[in-house]
Amino acid sequence: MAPSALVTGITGQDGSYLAEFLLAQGYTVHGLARATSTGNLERIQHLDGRVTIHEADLLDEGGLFRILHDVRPTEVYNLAAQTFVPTSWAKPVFTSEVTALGTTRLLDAIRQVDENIRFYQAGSSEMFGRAHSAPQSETTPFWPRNPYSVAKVYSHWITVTYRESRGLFACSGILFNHESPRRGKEFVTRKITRTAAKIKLGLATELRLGNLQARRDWGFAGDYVRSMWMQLQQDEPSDYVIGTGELHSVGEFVETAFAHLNLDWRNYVAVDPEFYRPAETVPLLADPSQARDRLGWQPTVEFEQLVQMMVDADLASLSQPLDTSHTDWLRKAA
Ligand code: NDP
Ligand code: GDR
Repeated sequence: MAPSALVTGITGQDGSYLAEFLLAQGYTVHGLARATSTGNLERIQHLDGRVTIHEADLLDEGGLFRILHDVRPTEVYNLAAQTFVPTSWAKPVFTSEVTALGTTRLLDAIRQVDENIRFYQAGSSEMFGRAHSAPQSETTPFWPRNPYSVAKVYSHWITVTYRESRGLFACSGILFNHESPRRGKEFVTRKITRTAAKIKLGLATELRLGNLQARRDWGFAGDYVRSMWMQLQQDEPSDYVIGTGELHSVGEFVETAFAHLNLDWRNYVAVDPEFYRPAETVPLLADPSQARDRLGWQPTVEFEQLVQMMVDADLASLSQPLDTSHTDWLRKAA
């Protein structure tokens, strides 16, 4: 029988890449999407008819149970979350409901429906927060410092708890920042590449950013979703840090993006306190050696390649009119 997967957050950046990856592996792919999910359907419109969309919300445990009961997937990937750190300050209770308790709703539904279902939880490097040391590995203590990362720490430990105390095959992959042309427009990398492309096309004149000194370990989303699948194919479940082990600053990202367009970034970039967040004193930097040694996983896209891929995609999409004609099937399916 062909393996089957249920992907929560299928309309998001990672969900769309994971759905593509699983289809290529021969999986039957089911996705969970909210009734209100209207903004992001374009990320999966090219999978027209190849994935089955079920309407549900991580806030609704009855809906999760029903879908799991009907679909009976062999694997569940929990990628859905309220994912933007500043929004987690604006909506801390909502963020906890979705990003923390949503994981418990899903795990408990799995436990009731079929304990053999394998489960992947999308953890975050934000859980390390004010880390004592760099790089961070699976044994580095967490010190979350915003409502989003506190919720992710909860989800990490509830995943470990259902594994250790309930015997589920459950993995928490601790993902460092990963980007792509499908990255949400509010995140810094996409904001940079999209605005730089707009400036190149004469559609914008300025890019307003926060902390240019902030540094991140940035990789390509396509590589990270592959690691999720690899984690669920092991003999034993475990937790894995996934990242490149390389740091770059926001300023470096800006410079690389503008240089690719033959623009001097200094003529266009302004620092705006509205977007400013203090940088970590100890940087968030991955030690992905366990993933490399046990899974054989490693990133395939270098920093400069990633920036250029995103700039090129934004330039191409801004140069052509928006086509929404393919979203009808999704709305009907949901
Ligand atoms: P996105 O923000 O692109 O996607 C989030 C997804 O969650 C969307 O499909 C969204 O649906 C869905 N969602 C939000 N709230 C709910 C809800 N209440 N019920 C059901 N679905 C909901 O995130 P990414 O793809 O970038 O990230 C995937 C996962 O990996 C997330 O859990 C994120 O926290 C984690 N992660 C990501 C990192 C990164 O760098 N990208 C790094 C570390 C962890 P809708 O279309 O309706 O909004
Ligand atoms: P992050 O991603 O908070 O790391 O969370 P984001 O791209 O928002 O910020 C990265 C760094 O860039 C700095 N920055 C700005 N950020 C934004 N959004 N806008 C700006 O104008 C700006 N200027 C500077 C930030 O201060 C920060 O240091 C992402 C999300 O995908 C989470 O869900 C995930 O868990 C973590 O990555 C790992």
